[in-house]
Amino acid sequence: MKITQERFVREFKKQLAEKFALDVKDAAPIELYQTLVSVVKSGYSEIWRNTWKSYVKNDQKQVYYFSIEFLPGRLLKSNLLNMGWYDVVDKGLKQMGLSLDKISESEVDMALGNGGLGRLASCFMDALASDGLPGNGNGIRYKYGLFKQKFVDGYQIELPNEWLTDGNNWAVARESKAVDVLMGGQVHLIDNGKYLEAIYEGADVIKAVPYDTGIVGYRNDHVNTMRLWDAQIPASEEVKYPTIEDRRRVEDLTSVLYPDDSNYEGRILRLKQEYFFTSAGIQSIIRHYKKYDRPLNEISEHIAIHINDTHPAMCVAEFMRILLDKEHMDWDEAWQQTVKTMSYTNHTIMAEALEKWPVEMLATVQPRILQIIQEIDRRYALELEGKKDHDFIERTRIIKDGMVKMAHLAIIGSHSTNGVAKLHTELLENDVLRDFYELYPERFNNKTNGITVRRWLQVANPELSKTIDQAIGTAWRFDAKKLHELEKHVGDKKLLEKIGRAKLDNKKKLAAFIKEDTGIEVSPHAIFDVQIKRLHAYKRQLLNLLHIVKLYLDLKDDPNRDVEPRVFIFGAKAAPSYHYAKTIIKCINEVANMINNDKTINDKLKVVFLENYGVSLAEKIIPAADVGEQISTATKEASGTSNMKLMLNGALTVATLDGANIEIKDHVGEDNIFIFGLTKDEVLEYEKNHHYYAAEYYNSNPVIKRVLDAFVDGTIPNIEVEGHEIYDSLLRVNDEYFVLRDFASYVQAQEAVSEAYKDKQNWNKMCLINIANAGYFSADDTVEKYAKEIWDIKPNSTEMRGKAKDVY
Ligand code: GPU
Repeated sequence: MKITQERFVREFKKQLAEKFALDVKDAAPIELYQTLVSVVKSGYSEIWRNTWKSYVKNDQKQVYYFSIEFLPGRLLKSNLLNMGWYDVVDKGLKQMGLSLDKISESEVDMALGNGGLGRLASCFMDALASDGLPGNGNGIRYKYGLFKQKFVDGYQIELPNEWLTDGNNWAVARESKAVDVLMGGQVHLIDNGKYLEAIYEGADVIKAVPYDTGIVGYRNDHVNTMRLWDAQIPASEEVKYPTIEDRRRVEDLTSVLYPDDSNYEGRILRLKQEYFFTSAGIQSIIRHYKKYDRPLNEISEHIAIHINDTHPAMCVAEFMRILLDKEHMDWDEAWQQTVKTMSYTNHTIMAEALEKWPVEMLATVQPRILQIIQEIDRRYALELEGKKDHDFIERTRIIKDGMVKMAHLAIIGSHSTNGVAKLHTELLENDVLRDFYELYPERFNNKTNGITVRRWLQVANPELSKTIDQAIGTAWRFDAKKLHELEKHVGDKKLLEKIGRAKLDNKKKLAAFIKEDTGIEVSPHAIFDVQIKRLHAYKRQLLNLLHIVKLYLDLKDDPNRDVEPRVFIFGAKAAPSYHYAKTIIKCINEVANMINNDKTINDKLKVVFLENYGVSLAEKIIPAADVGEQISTATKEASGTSNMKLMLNGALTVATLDGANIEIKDHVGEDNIFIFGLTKDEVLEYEKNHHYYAAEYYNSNPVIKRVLDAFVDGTIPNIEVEGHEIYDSLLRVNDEYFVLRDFASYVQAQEAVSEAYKDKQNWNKMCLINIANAGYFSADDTVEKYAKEIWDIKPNSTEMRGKAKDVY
């Protein structure tokens, strides 16, 4: 639909009257929001339909991205931007006396993910559509999103996130596309003379109903689908569930998102969720494929299925189940199609995150799937017999000691395994998955993560976006690599000043938000130093905190010390069962209280821990950041993606040589990033030879001693228990993540930051170089590589990036 301001205003008023029987002046924010969503949806619904039709018409190969998490955040502004409607709607709303910013605040974040993994899936959805690629999401429509975080006395409290109370206005429920998922019971195989027939007894039948959300491509008349499944009771089964509790047992399947990030919890409901969305997705894909009478032994030429981490690894077995049991294909042919169809991304090397399910649990969830996995495992071992030694086979097989290793299933059952940053892939190949790399070298590849520059710069930071337009034109909005042209302007003092001014404006906005949200007053002229990510020991928020305590103690010694004022800003949720992470939250909050209320340090230091970190809060913080903290212990952070978002917004990074930080350093150069800490080789060496003694650092470094003592001697109030826990974790349990080992080097890097900030012009120059190089981390390019090198899919849109008409 072509849009003009008048047409939009007319349409908006009409729909508001139809939907709510209201005039603009009488409507509440939520009513205005819902009306706007309707108008926007009617603006892309025809394109949505046409996109799907063109896939079918051209018999185009499609990818289905299976992910147990999607973290889209708010969709309103991003859809407006991608449709090319943003400015017209903004002006039209103003004409009616309304504000897009305010209306947008009524949208509840779609928070169906924990952190990086889920957000990556959503950046990829946006990129697939914007690349004009045939790509669909497949996941779970949780009734409750990631918990809402509150602080009470400095402790994290979790509240339910009922994001569906006002209905989700973007999704369309498609009852007619529902499928039945079988769970539990028993299965018998009977030879009926023609094939082995799987007879299910006593299984629960669960109706999976898809909710489809349109994913609008950037100005290319292309709308893809993210399909999320809801669990319901089929009409035919209602009598089996007479009580409310019985019904709840089924409906609870899709109630809650497990709040664990990079940590595996072996609960049966989680395994059921995994099978539920995997089975529903695979069934609907194959059903659709069959509609057009194409031969099933060619399915891998038409369909690619991506397994995002191991949660959907049962895709391998479910695909086999349908081909074998429903389509009566023989094993070898089915297996060949399965391996060619599937591909897998690994997101961590940390042992606690690698899924292993007890065989008995799988037997209760889906006995047929267990049988198929056992058969895959048996054939795998058989095939390697005589080729590899016994130990190799035992190490790599899928089922070992009564446990099913999901990563092994995903690797053996797919044609591609990728890591998410160069270092991470290298560690997979040479360390964690060394055996598999030896066995299938051709299956391994790297795809460094990426982010959507549209949400993280165009939508989140209009001030900087305009400044960039003025310097290099608007082509970067279509192809983020063109941001690199900014580098030609490093000598342009006016531009550097403008970049500084855009940052200051954003900092003022964030300062106002901080004041409103927490009551804390911060100066926009201080350095805004940001660490935003899940709370995890390996991400080392604690290292940041120790440094803050050091700065505070220095100021107590000498309040007139000449220091660059800093505001340390945290955003982080801890998994509710992750005790240590919650201890760190409490300590950060108490240190914040102590520092923010101490008048003697002349406001040179402030600490702000914002509640309920998520996508929308990130959009407020990131544009205002001067410094981004990426300080995980080397080898532990697979990639990181907030590092990319922060650099894109002109924050300078303090970083270890971990994950994608290394690639950031390679692009911006050593002079434009603050690197510190142990390298991968040093960490691996320590871990191998066990010769790290944290206490030595405490005993020999008086600064460390003083800082740690502050946690147990009452200097920091209200952490009698927590302070000791931190102290013990570093000194008694020997500091698993080398916090003390890296402390001195971190302090040095932070001193370099303060020193650099004194020269504003040079600082802004460094910012510019970071912005200019962030285009290398555009998800559009990452996804293009997946499309070419893994999925073998092609764009269908002729109006591609860089070709749409420039209207800015
Ligand atoms: N990641 Br495994 C998660 O967010 N959750 C997980 O359960 C696992 C990994 C993250 C990695 O920690 C992060 O380094 C990476 O950038 C992100 O996945 C996307 O690949």
